[in-house]
Amino acid sequence: MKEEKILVTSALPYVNNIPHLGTLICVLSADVYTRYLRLRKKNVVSVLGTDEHGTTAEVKALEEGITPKQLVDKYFKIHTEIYNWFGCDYDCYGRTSSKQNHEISQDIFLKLYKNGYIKEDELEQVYCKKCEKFLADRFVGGTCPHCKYEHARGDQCENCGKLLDAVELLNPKCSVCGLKPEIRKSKHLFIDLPKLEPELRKWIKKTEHNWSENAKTMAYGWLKEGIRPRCITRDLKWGVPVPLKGYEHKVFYSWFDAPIGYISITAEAKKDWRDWWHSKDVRLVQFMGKDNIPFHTIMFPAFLIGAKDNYTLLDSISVNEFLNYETGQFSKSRHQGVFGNDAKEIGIPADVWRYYLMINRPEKNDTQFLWDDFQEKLNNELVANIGNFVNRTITFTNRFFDGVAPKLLKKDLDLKNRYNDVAKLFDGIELKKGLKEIMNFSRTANQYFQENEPWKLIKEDKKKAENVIANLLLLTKDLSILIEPYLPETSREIQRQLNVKNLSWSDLGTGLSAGHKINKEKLLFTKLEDEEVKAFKEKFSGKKKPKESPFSKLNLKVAKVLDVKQHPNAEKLLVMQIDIGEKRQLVAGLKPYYSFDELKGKKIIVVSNLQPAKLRGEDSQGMLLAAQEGEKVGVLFVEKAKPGERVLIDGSKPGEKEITFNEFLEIKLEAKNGKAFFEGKVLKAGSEEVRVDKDLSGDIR
Ligand code: B3M
Ligand code: ZN
Repeated sequence: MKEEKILVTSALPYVNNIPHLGTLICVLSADVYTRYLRLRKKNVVSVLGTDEHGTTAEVKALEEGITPKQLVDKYFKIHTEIYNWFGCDYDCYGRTSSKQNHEISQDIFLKLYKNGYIKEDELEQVYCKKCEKFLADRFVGGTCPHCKYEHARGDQCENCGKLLDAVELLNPKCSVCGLKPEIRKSKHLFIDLPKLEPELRKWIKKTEHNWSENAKTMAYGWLKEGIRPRCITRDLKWGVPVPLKGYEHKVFYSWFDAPIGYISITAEAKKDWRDWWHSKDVRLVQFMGKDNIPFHTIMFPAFLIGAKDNYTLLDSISVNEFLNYETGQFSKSRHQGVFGNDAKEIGIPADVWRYYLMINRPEKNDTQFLWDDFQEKLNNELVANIGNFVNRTITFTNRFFDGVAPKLLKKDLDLKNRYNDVAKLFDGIELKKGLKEIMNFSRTANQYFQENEPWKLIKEDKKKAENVIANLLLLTKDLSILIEPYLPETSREIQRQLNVKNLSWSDLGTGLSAGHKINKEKLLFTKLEDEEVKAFKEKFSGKKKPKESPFSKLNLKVAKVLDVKQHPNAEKLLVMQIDIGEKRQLVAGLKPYYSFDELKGKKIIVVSNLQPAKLRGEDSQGMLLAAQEGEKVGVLFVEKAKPGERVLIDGSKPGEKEITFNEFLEIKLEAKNGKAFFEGKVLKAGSEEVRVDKDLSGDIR
């Protein structure tokens, strides 16, 4: 029989944020499973990497004022450090933005195209003439067609919660420039799932017995709803370019190239990658969160089946549900929950986190991370069960036998079935139950110690005491092997104390040889005290730091207009010299609304910490504020306050950092009857209220 090859993948996390404990569930699960297979000396390759394309990366880059490439580089580094710290040991680790992934994605696409599985169709999309681009749904604002909420976003209305398509919005506005966008038709490419359906169904029928319940339900749900062609192209710049005439300015939908990332990441790491990805003898085992199921059971297999290149297809799937934090959700912006970098910084070892996340693995339902529960599991299970057992055994051997293992005359416990039980659970990827079974094993070992009372035996029956110690050392050694997939560092430490190394599954059940010298004991785990738990709860509660008002990002100042000139290259723009406590130049689109004389000498309000820009060739160091009401535009101004004076609302502080134009747009200032407000608070320079010229009401920009 040919030796079985097993390919294990973890879903590739998005790199536009710092991963939290929930993200780690999937990454750790695949690591635990792979480590088990290695212990069994199986021929296994594991794959992890980062998913780097898609709208979210573009949006986040814009928010952070950097390019998508800079953004993914930044977060790739953070992710990598975190996975390493948690002891993840993947054979192949890479990124979907790699050259290799571009090539393989394009290759698979061209094969699908050649085989007739790609269709063209027209889509209606929102296009901004001024920005000269199609707008991703979330870059369009407007009125929700369902509940009429006025500040809905093109992807979703946060008032009624309905998912939207940007073309449905009433009064749509480009959220970059504020202009009304238009609907344009644009050609896109679709994967012809209906044409692939017969083969897909056949394959699913053959494979589904290896899938978790939730995976089956969801896959069949998709098939039942009617399988339709799915769009695989996007009007973005960041992504894998579509290698087809007429589509040069489009990239693939990130769910097209992301799963192909598994293949290209393997290809980058291993010369023989084709033996893994074009083979009938490979068992592909994929770990993922529940929201990823349709992409791995329908879409990705469809790409590979349609490419007709003997690609290795999914065999077993292991799906995790979600982990919540205390009674809410993980939220970076609210400082709520423990994130990968926090875990690293607060001094609790990686194995403790691994233990908690695996014993609490959300398999059939969502589970919660609870600090009280975390403390209890650390203190009562890791410290009191495993830690205590190993420590007693090693201490006893050192104290009464000078650290020399006595001869094992007779095995007192029948352990064979215990190993088999654990193995069965691992083989069925029941990782939570597997860990519980190992904890039971450790409990049995503790009981054995307790019942045999070696501290008495040593005085009464030396021979018997020797055999008990030999049994205890065997149990300790076995425990270090069984626990390795979950707690690799602890396993290594136990083996260091036992003075053995790199044991594998086949070493289970054999005692240390008589005369073997072990090392000194050292505690494996430390308890978590109540005060620490209290402090951590507080630290990660999200309560401490009340959300800073977005207004305090702004640094607004009074500026006196010294001079106004026509912009040399743009009819509607003016170039102004201002005194804002220092001299600066501004470009503003005021030409249709003001004469030069009306502006000269006026004391206007300027965003002084806006990223400088060049507008049609002229430097603009800041932006003046003005309100718009219908066709009328009026600048914000003061009369008494001096140039350079700050403009604030009650209780706010001026922003210190430079902000991007997009960040500015998120801060909604409003004019009402000639006064300027942020969330109902009036803008003031010192004690003087800011006024809006022409007494307008409307949005301030
Ligand atoms: N990045 C979604 C997620 O992290 C996505 C998985 C891709 S797997 C190819 O949940
Ligand atoms: Zn626009």
